[in-house]
Amino acid sequence: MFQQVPLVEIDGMKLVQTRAILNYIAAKYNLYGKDLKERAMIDMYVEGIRELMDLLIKHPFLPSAEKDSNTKLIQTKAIDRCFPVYEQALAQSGGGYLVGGQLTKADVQVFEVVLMVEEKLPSILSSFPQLQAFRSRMRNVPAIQKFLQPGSQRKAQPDDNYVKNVMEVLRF
Ligand SMILES: N[C@@H](CCC(=O)N[C@@H](CS)C(=O)NCC(=O)O)C(=O)O
Repeated sequence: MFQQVPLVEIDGMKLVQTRAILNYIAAKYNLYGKDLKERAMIDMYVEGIRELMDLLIKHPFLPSAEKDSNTKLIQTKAIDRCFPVYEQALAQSGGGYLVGGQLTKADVQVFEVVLMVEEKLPSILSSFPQLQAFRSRMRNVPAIQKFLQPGSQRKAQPDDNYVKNVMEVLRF
């Protein structure tokens, strides 16, 4: 529609726009809350983690002189702003998931960002016990466990070749 990726072909549609894609899949597979209030909580948790995700996604494409300061920003944002929110939500949730006692797209997106931050900063969860337990629980969700296996559809960390390719294709 806008000559951009990502594009997902599903149910006879060509879906574009990341949030529209995620919302459709979440609603279709019952990962988007039981009512409007749960949906609002899910949206807040997802938008809250997005700022951190944006810093992580752009990292491989930054000039090397800017990488250290971006890593510091990721660390500060994770420790001071984002992770305490999810730590507290998990402590209060009882069921081990962020909203409504069942798996939602908020859990999936927070888990994804936790893995991405840990790839850069391995001890980032050291003062977040709830998030550590959450990370282990999420790893054991059967579909996620399968997705994390080597050889799955999960993309590897971008290497220099990948970065060069993307920059050429998207004419950065
Ligand atoms: N708002 C869109 C942004 C998508 C976007 O920026 N896609 C980039 C690649 S990451 C693209 O296709 N760029 C090519 C272009 O705009 O010509 C979304 O969230 O999906």
